[in-house]
Amino acid sequence: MNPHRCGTIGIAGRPNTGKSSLLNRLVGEKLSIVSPKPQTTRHLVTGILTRDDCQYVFVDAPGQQSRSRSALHRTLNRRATQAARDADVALFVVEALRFGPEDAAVLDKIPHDQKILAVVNKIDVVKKHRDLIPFLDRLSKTRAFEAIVPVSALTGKNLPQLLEALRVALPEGPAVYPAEQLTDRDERFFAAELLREKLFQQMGEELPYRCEVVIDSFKEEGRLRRIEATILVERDSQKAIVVGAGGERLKKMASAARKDMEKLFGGKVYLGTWVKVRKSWTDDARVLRQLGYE
Ligand SMILES: Nc1nc2c(ncn2[C@@H]2O[C@H](COP(=O)(O)OP(=O)(O)OP(=O)(O)O)[C@@H](O)[C@H]2O)c(=O)[nH]1
Ligand SMILES: [Mg+2]
Repeated sequence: MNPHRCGTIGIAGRPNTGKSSLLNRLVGEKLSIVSPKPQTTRHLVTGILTRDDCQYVFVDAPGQQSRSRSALHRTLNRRATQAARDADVALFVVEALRFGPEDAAVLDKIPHDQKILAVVNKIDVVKKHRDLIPFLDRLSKTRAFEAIVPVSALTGKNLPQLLEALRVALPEGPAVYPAEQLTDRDERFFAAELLREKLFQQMGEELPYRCEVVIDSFKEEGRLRRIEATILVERDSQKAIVVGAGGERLKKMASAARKDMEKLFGGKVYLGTWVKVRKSWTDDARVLRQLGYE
């Protein structure tokens, strides 16, 4: 019989490579928020997968980027490779056929003595699979990866192979979390994240980066969860856009977030939402500290 293994897997990569999608697909639950916009993820999110012979503790992280220079983005960049450096194994995620300077910059931040696997994601969009071979060959020359696994987080292709490659790279040892535990984050955290996801999915290009969600209260009344949330923005004009004409846009985002919460929590949710202006919060060290960005 295989020895039991257990360990942490820190995910890293440039923004938008599909790190959060991959974590969700591997764990089988939507724990980490996803959008087509870069740097959607802001917090380290743990997702736990327990199998008979292995417990995988995945940690998702923000994508590292070089464009924005706000205090918030500096913090996110610090977080970007933290999980990969601290974990038993780093999981470096790149997009199929796309390895550029931003990808190389992430790799540079992961020490050479760290055990590291590469995932080539989004192979479902590769038209000619033979194009992958020279790409994989070039990638293999950038670092001594334990393995390089081409996958699709969207279709689930090759994920069993990825789990097997990860299993053999993890240390032997007993499980550290109960088998039914999926994450180390609480419902309050997911409530804020799911609403923030709707801002990323439904608002224009720049605005989501000026928004943050704070949960003011989270109460369980019998089987109902009563949640009050505030969306922080930086200017009055942004508030008007988030709320929309007659409050329609905010209503639509809140309703989508509430449905996702009900699915994740397995029960009815009442969600009250407010929008408040907090001038330049993305560059205010004091506000960022209050919001949990050290
Ligand atoms: N076609 C395809 N799209 C994918 C796949 N995985 C993720 N995506 C899409 O890629 C976009 C980014 O996905 P995320 O999971 O948010 O990427 P991320 O790396 O976590 O991004 P940040 O948190 O911003 O760093 C979304 O639009 C996903 O739907 C895949 O395997 N195939
Ligand atoms: Mg993400």
